[in-house]
Amino acid sequence: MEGRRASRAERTPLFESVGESLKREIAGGRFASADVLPGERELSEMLDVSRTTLRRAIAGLIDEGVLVHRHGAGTFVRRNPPHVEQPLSRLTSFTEDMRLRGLTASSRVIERGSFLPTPEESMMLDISLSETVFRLARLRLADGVPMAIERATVPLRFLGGTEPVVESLYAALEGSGFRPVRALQRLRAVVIGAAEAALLEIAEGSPALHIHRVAFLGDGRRVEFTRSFYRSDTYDFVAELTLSASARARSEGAAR
Ligand code: 16G
Repeated sequence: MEGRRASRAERTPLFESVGESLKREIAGGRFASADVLPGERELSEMLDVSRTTLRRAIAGLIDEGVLVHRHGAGTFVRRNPPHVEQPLSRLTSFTEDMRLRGLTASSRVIERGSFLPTPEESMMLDISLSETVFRLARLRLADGVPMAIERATVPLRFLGGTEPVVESLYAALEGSGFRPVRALQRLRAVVIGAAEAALLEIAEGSPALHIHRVAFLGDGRRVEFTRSFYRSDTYDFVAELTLSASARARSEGAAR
């Protein structure tokens, strides 16, 4: 039976029509309650196909972004991400940004701990190579949907010298009296690599935004250096542009 089905799948792309039926089931809300797909055995019986065909169909839907595989947890129906408009002129934290939009922020920690800085970190934070920094790499989620990967580095002294247990990095910095008041940010369009794509649950090669942020205290000291990858399908970064004072005076003069 398995062999006969596999050879039929070679002649005609059976796995594609299985993929289409799965998509119809998903669109009809069949797996909506848990979002997680049933096991291979149950699904192959339900669709009356071999497990080999089912696996190819599922792999195709993962490539298309309809399904997402989470290691050790199973295969899930990909939920539509919330769409966020982010002004480029306000220095807010991810937690605050999401709360303002009625979304719940959460994080999955990728790496955290105290280290000696890399040459890049020491240069960007303007500190010596022997000063301890706290490094926190997180997957940031809004209502459970991955939005961004952020790798933040902060000199440990600005966190009171001890590694904080943080939900919000800016809240921790505020607590120790070192919340940044100004930041410089550079945005660049990139094509996302395999490791980041898997975390963000988007297809490898999708466009994303790579953001470098250096944040400063009121006295000019550098408190944070963060490199992030933001999904470009969920974020619109919006900037307000104003005319310089001299150009405004010229144009007002010409109008008189
Ligand atoms: C924002 C910042 C990031 C900062 C984080 C703190 C950008 C591109 N990045 O996501 O630099 O570390 O907020 O958020 O805006 P938290 O206080 O929720 O940890």
